[in-house]
Amino acid sequence: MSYVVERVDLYLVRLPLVRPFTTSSHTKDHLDHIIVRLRTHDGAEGWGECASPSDPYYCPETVETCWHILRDFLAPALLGQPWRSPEEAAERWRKVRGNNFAKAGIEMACWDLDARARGISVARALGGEEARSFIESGVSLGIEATPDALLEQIARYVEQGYKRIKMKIGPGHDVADVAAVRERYPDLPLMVDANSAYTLADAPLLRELDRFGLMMIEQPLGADDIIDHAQLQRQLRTPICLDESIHSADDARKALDLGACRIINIKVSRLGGLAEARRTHDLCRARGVPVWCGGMHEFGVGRAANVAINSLPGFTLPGDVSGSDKAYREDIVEPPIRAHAGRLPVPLDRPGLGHDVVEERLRAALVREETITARGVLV
Ligand code: OSB
Ligand code: MG
Repeated sequence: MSYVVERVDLYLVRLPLVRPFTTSSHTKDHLDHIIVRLRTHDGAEGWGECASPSDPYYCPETVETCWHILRDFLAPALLGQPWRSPEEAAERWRKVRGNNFAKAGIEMACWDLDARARGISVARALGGEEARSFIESGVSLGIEATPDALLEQIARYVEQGYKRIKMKIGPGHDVADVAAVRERYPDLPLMVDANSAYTLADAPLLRELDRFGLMMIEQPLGADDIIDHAQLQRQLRTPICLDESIHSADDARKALDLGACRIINIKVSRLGGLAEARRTHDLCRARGVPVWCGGMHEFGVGRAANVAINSLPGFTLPGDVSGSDKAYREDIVEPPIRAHAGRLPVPLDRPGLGHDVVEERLRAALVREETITARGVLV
């Protein structure tokens, strides 16, 4: 099948978080994500989500840089040109460097459009017969003011049956906080995420974490580093998992070759889309390297894409793809994305992403919108 996109709608949508989320760098209480809608001349439609943070503290992109890149480069590159697969669509913006969050938003919409038109799910389009019917789910918990507040959050999600807990750490909220959690939960599958808060000089402190039997420590050092991580990994028993440092399957190959990590966090938006996420998965699977699916507190569209990629067989560890009620009171899709005893069902038999945008909810949460056509920008 061949598609010609004739209209790209960008919607800036704001949802409040059910609980403020603090990482080693900052706190947020709501998120603004860009929902991307593609339409072809013959009525085919596809939806994507650009899950960029509004501030440049996790990566250099922001909502506004994504809006700019989508409106001025990615949408114009796609509009009016026929494509037959999401990979071919992505060829149109190959010369755009970086800006992976922006690319992921529009690429995801191409996967949704193509899968809907073929009457299959994105999970099947990605994984064929190997796509699994459920994923194992964990939660990512922010830094809390006190260990008791963190323990209360952990209790809530352990009770719900989530399969592992990830806690954010940073200077002043590390060894003692982990010790408090381990004391209460000696056998809980537990990991920590530092979001680049440390340097090699902190190796002795990070080595103290070895005694807690953590599944892994995520991104302890620089967001742009794989050299120091290799040095650190040699000094730690706990496996290092890289998040911020990995922007492509090729980055993953180099990090693994250097010994900078033993586990990779596959995040669709950081990798610039589902195709690169799958390539990274395939590389790791071929090497026997475990991967799990990370997230950016996605709304329902991006979360459904996470569920789809997470259905691939190489995702052997529970990831951060939790039910959307963990982050939002009401999401913008139906059916809602919900966990049952720590598992999320994969909508293998529903076309496209399998969770459809409810337009009234999108409108109710809308901050602004813009339409781009082959003839230019309509406001
Ligand atoms: O480092 O994985 C991260 C959220 C925003 C920015 C970075 C990260 C995160 C999360 C949340 O950990 C994962 C989720 O629940 O989507
Ligand atoms: Mg992380």
